[in-house]
Amino acid sequence: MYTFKVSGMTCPSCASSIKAVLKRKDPEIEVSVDIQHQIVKVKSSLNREALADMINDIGYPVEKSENAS
Ligand SMILES: [Cu+2]
Repeated sequence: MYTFKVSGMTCPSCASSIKAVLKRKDPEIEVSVDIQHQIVKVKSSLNREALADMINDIGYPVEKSENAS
């Protein structure tokens, strides 16, 4: 489980965009988004760097990421 602190998420469609792009690379992924706190939690077999890159690439800068159990 990884936790990403992301900026720029303002509405449910931001959350959907992030979920969609991550799901494309890992169909089994579990993603939960907390827009109010700008937090994305991910459970995936992909590594943290790869996930952060994907979120960055669609325009939501990842400010911080960490492994959370
Ligand atoms: Cu939005």
